Amino acid sequence: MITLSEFIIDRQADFPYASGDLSRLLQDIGIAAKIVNQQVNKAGLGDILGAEGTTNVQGEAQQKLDVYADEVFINSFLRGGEVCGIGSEENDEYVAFDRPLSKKGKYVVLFDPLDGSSNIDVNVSIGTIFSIFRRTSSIGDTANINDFLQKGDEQVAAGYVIYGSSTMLVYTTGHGVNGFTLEPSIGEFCLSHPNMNIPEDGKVYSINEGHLNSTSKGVQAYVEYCKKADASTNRPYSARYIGSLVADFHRNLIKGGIYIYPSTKSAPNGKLRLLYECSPLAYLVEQAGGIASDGKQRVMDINPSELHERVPLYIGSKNMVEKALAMLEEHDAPEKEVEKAK
Ligand code: AHM
Ligand code: MG
Repeated sequence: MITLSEFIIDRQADFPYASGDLSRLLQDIGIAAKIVNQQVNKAGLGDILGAEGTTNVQGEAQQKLDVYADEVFINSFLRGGEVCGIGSEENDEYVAFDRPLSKKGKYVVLFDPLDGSSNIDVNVSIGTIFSIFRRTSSIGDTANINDFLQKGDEQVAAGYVIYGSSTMLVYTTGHGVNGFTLEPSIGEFCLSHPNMNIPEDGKVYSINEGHLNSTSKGVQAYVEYCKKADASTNRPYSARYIGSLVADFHRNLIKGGIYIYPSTKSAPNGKLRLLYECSPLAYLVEQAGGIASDGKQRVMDINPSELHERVPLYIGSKNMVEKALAMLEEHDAPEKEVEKAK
């Protein structure tokens, strides 16, 4: 059995000049995940469950566990000293750490402490998503906004923790994707899914079809395509939508599938955040052989202009995402031309 810590130390050899800071940071994430997991596991029991009565920058109700997870990860990054600042879905602004040790930290972390948190009360899988960048400011300075507004291609590591029927941590440092399952009796994440690859084709499409009428013709056409029987392409596909991005992504990563959060009339950029959700999952899916696009370009190519920026997301199995993008091109492009001509 290989534990997460052993694996991380082993893999440090992939980076010949590594000082060990990234390894320590990844281990800090593993420890924070175990602490959050303990609370998630007993979410139905204590008064930790329920709304905090506050809202985050997006105006969404925060759950107590969101706030708790946010604090656990921030404290772990603060203590570790490898990180000079963080951006979190639950904080309006980025946080630049002012401890002298932290100012010397080489990395920034962007994270969604508890994604899918509206599912906590009903015992559905939720997750933590993280994205790690090397800072662009000088070591020793206070972190600034440019450290955080980096495109996905600049990530040095990304991953997620899924608090599901078992708890797993899945991450990449650009050398493939590996998954670790928490073995509760010893309290260690153990390598259970080495070198994960997403099947090129799948049988599952994941989209909130309740919004379909307010999506583009291309999205509507693709969903129709998914439902149409055709034995040669394994259709109709099955619809699976948990409403917890990490859980939907994790299933599709293992079994093959496509997850779509498109632009809608009321949310032209979709719902998901580029820096906390789309970019890290794009890094993972590409490392596993899949594709992530906002419908027009590779998610990893998008230069963020603000911390809480949202983008549409088409992510998953290579052939499925390519087909969806081709249908967007076919059905939506003429409309754009008409718009331009007006
Ligand atoms: P959150 O970060 O506030 O939890 O929102 C993100 C979640 C994703 O996990 C999920 O895929 C999506 O929102 C579901 O949204 P919707 O209810 O609009 O389908
Ligand atoms: Mg989220």
